[in-house]
Amino acid sequence: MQFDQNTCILSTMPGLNEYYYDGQELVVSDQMKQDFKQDGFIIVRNLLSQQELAIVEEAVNGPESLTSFAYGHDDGEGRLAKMCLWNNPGNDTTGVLSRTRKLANTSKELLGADVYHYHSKLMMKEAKTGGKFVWHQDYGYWYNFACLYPDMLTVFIAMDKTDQENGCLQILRGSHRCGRLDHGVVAGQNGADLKRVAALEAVLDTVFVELNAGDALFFHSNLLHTSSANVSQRRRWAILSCYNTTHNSPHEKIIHAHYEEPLRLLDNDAVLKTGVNRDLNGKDIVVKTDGNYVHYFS
Ligand SMILES: O=C(O)CCC(=O)C(=O)O
Repeated sequence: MQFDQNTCILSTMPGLNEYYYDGQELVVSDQMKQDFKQDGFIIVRNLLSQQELAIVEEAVNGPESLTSFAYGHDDGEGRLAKMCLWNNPGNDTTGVLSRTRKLANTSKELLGADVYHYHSKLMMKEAKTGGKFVWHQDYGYWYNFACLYPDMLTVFIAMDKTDQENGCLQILRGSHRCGRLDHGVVAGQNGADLKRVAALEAVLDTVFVELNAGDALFFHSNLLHTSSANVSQRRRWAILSCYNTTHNSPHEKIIHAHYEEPLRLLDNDAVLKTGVNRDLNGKDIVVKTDGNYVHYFS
């Protein structure tokens, strides 16, 4: 174990770019920035405490809560990953979470520029039925959503223990440095060119991102990632918050949020202080039905 004196964060396994959040200010060290630049990801263990997770869980469930806006993402093999997606943070617990410094300021530091909330989603891979995602880059999609630069990232926060059995993320270390790959239809999904992915798999490490509930993966929008179906008896839920740099607001209105005003950052204990809030006003929840996007609570 290595103690990083600048950050009060323990770096336990350098190969996993793994840091430990101590519950105070999350100071992004030069080493964390270097890991992100070199490998396209860092893992921050314990980003959310069990108490915070319990609040988030209660907030997203229940009548007329976020989960009532879930829709299915068909994996082409008879399984579904269910998800709910919203463009704006809003005032509910998930919005508070995405405005905490530990998510938003860390994203800003890793990208090296001011950020705004591009969208978030709750990804619900249920036990036995949760679908897979083919290899892709998020910027493979976001390029088509009119973002000019890949200066964007995602914070994947595990709400459950996620491992190889229940379909954890797999990433190709350093693949973000290849730039954007061509994407097209792969097994019924929008995926990266499989020939190019195979060539990259031959030369780059595949990392299975196994996380405990509350751990988070920060990853670059060009990092190749995939996940298998959930064949276990355990659900695999995660919140994915995506941040875009303010200089990279989409040049056309397509689906996700544009930059309008600086993100109002909140203290790292804001979820604990706010508690359960299910106010969906202003969130711009997006539901995909029959290939069309429908917006609620704009
Ligand atoms: O949650 C997962 O397993 C993958 C999600 C993902 O890759 C995405 O939403 O882009």
